[in-house]
Amino acid sequence: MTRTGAEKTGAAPQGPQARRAHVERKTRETDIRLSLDLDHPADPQVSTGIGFFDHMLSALSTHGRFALDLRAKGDLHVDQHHLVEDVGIALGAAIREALGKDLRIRRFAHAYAPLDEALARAVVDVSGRGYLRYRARIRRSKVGGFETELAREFFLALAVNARMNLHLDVLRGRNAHHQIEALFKALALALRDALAVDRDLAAVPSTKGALSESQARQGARRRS
Ligand SMILES: [Mn+2]
Repeated sequence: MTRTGAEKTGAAPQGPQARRAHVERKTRETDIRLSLDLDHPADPQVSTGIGFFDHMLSALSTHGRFALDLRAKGDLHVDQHHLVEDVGIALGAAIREALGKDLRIRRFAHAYAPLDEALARAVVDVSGRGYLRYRARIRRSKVGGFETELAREFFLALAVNARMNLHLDVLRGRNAHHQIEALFKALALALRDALAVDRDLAAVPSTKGALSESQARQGARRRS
C-alpha cells in the first residue's frame, strides 16, 4: 500500500472515558473526514459518492450502535478501489484511536445476520493483530454501481487498521445485495459486542496482559 500525502489521526478533546475519534486523511487519491463515537449512537451521516457503500456503512453504524459521520471524496473516475479501501483504513484507525488506552472490552464476539435467503456470520477478536479471513461467493460483480469485490478490500483495511481479527463468511444466499448487506450487519452486531466496555474486568482480557503494542512497551518501561 503506497500512499502519498498527509494523514492525521487524533482524538478530539475528551475526558478519560470518551471513546471518540476524528480522522482526516488526504492523499492524491482520496480526501476523507470521519468522526466516530463508540458510546453515543446517532443517525449515521455518510457520504462517499457510492450509494450502495453509503447504505452499507450506515447499516454498520446503525446496528453497531456507534455514531459515524463520514465525508469521503475520491478518484471515482479511476475506479472505486482507492476510495473504498481508504474508508476502511480511516474507519479502522478511528476505531483503534477511539478505544484509547483502557482496553477492558469484551474483545471476542460473533454474530449472525440473515437477510431473506442470505445468511452471514462475523467472528471478531479485537486482539491487537490485524487479520482477515473472508469467504463470500458473490455472483454479481456490481450492486447498485458498487464493485462487489471491493467489499473484501474494505474489510481487510478495516481489520488491519483497527488491529483486529475478522472472520467473515457469507454462508448462503443468492442475491448479491442481500449477501453483502447481511455481512455488514453481522459485522456490526459482532463489533457492538466486542467493543463494549466491560469495566468489571480488573485487567485487559489477555493472558499477555496487553492488547496493543503500546501497552506492551509501557510494560517494558515499568520493568526497567
Ligand atoms: Mn438493502
